[in-house]
Amino acid sequence: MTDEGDDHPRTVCPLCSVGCHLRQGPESRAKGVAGPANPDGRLCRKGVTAFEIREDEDRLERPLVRRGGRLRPVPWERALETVVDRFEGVLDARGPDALAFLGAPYCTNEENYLLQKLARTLGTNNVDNRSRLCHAESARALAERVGWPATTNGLSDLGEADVVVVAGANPAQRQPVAFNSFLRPAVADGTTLVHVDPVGTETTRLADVHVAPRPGTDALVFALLCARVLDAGGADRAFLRERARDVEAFTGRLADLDRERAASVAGVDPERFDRVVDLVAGADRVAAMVGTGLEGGDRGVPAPETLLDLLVLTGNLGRPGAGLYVLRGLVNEQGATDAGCVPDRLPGHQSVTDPGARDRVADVWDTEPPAEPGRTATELLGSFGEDVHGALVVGENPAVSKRDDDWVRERLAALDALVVLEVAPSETTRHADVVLPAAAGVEKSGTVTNLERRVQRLYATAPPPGEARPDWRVLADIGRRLVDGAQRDSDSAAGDAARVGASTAEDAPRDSDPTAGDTTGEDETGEGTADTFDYQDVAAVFAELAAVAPTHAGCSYADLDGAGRQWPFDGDGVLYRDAFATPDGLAGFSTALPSVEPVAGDGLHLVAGGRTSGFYGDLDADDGRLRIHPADADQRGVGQGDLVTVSHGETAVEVTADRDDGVRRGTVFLPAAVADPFLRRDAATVSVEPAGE
Ligand SMILES: Nc1nc2c(c(=O)[nH]1)N[C@H]1C(S)=C(S)[C@@H](COP(=O)(O)OP(=O)(O)OC[C@H]3O[C@@H](n4cnc5c(=O)[nH]c(N)nc54)[C@H](O)[C@@H]3O)O[C@H]1N2
Ligand SMILES: Nc1nc2c(c(=O)[nH]1)N[C@H]1C(S)=C(S)[C@@H](COP(=O)(O)OP(=O)(O)OC[C@H]3O[C@@H](n4cnc5c(=O)[nH]c(N)nc54)[C@H](O)[C@@H]3O)O[C@H]1N2
Ligand code: SF4
Ligand SMILES: [Mo]
Repeated sequence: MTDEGDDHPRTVCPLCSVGCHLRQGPESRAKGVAGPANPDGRLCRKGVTAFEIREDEDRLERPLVRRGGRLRPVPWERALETVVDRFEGVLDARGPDALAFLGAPYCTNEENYLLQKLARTLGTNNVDNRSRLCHAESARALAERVGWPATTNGLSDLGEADVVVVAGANPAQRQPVAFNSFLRPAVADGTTLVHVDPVGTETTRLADVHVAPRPGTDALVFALLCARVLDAGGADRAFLRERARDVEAFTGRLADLDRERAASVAGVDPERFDRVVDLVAGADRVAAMVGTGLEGGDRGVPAPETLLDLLVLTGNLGRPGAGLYVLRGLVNEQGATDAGCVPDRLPGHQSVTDPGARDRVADVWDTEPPAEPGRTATELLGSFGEDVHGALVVGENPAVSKRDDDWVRERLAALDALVVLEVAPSETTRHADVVLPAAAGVEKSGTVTNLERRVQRLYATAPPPGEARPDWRVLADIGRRLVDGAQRDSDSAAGDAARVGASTAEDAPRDSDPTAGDTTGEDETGEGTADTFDYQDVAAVFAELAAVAPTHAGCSYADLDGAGRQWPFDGDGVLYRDAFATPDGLAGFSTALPSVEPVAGDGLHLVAGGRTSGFYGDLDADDGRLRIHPADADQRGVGQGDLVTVSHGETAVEVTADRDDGVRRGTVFLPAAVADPFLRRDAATVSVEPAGE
């Protein structure tokens, strides 16, 4: 059975990081199939549209190359030759660090693995994926303090928690099936839900306690909670003795925290806060879930740091019903990073600066990755046309970003070579020199990793349209030409000629390629065989990932059939049962107290949320209304449903206002898409007045 052809009835929803199982039902509607993340077989409103991509008239079906200023269809062979010519031009003139590789949270682990392997075997660590930025601080805090930048537990553990704290996230809308399958039943069964968010949302409706701090003050909220829980005798002394380091220094700092001032700066309701202190101090098991709302903050210490402090202080790590859940967004946001699509980490989160890790990788690749960390996606974008001249963009859309649109367009236009692998035309493909048509999630095989580290298999449910191909095949094709080809040229030319011919034959399915047998690139003689991108199928790519990434050791592609498995594969889904994955096996604390300076700025604090992806048309698209507390509205003469002007300096938008006492006083909420003009200018506050005044 070929990789693209396996006609499996079931696959994994490609639309978000929950990873529900589904299959195609009548009239292109997806039908849920019971899986580990959706045990009742339910799907959300978005998930039922998973197959609609198949009917998108805009799908890219043929490779396109820009000639005479226009993108024109060409055969695959020509397109791939153009990619090689262009990238070789950049490599020869300016070296590998003049190339950038941006991927691919919508793509599989294997595709992300191949993308970073391509970058690194060409000699650069300039590889990144933007999705890791959604939860950068949470992931960093986890990696530095306990070991892995990933959710510590499994979704099914939530039922064992006495208290779940959801902060800066709205899983009821953003990860709806995880919310409804695990959190809702847990709460029905007695788990207490605390929601920390300046704005009440659908998630708040299920909550027992809603703490609505001033936006950006969460670091202080959780530091205060640590201090108060410690005062209340809620620290887990045995855990602290055996599993944490620098405990005294931490508790000493907490003793210095001015509790009253912290509470007043964070603006938390004293009674509700007391209740949370009692709940956490009295609970045996506390779990926390974090989203993008915790990423900002200006207290000098990132909020996820002090939330993690709370879990360490109370011994809530390393057992079921506890831990920190990172509520990831895109389908393979976790996996893109696990697979090494980041500038400073090799597959399995090994540092590029660790010589041992580079050696292990070199054993498999026949090439040692560079030792200097590369640049982040944001830095790379800023260097386009300066010292970065070529980019390969896979399944993301940097033209839509937190930066000013015109600025990004200019940066893209400044490249000598922009190659984009895409399923549909986008703002980014419009600037491309070469566009390569890709298979969408439901059309390909491979693995993706959900928000609880569960690696699951995608099954191709239908062939891609026209000449589109799965990204992994395209990336392997580029690697064979650009990396193996160069190595072959520098090795002996003669014996390899036949192989080059076979492996570049246009459209030859990899599985019928008679030369594509031995695939891992390992060579008994230890010399380069120049076939490091020659894979028989996607399973062979997974096998290589598992050989290179310690997180994925000991698992075969076949093992992942059915429910998949959470990495590390020798565990039971709960990380750090006996020790933390730190050099001394202990968990650390944050190293400073967050600032208790009053929140700066006049006007109403702006909170944005609910960004909807342009991809797979989002049914949750907001109608763009402003939410404002009735008291703030009264002060400004704003009635329910009135048209208002929201402004900051020169920037202004007109929207309809909803009076809503779920929003804390002094704060207003705008959907992210409407708030963008303010966010781009880093405007933390806005003025609101009736329109036309
Ligand atoms: N202004 C602003 N912008 C933001 C954010 C923000 O806060 N402010 N937040 C952001 C967040 S949370 C995220 S996660 C990012 C997401 O940013 P991106 O990852 O850039 O997401 P999209 O804009 O949805 O673009 C994804 C592209 O991948 C393509 N694609 C989908 N599946 C496949 C596939 O299998 N193969 C290939 N080759 N292509 C595929 C789609 O057609 C689409 O064009 O956006 C960020 N954008
Ligand atoms: N339907 C649908 N679902 C999606 C996506 C989609 O496009 N459509 N995208 C996915 C992606 S890529 C991502 S990254 C996730 C994002 O998922 P979430 O992180 O849950 O995103 P938001 O809905 O924006 O929720 C952020 C919450 O943080 C709150 N918040 C803002 N500022 C602060 C603050 O200072 N402190 C606190 N405590 N809270 C604050 C906001 O009020 C909001 O309720 O969603 C994923 N799910
Ligand atoms: S929750 Fe996420 S994975 Fe599940 S059906 Fe909805 S979009 Fe798909
Ligand atoms: Mo995201």
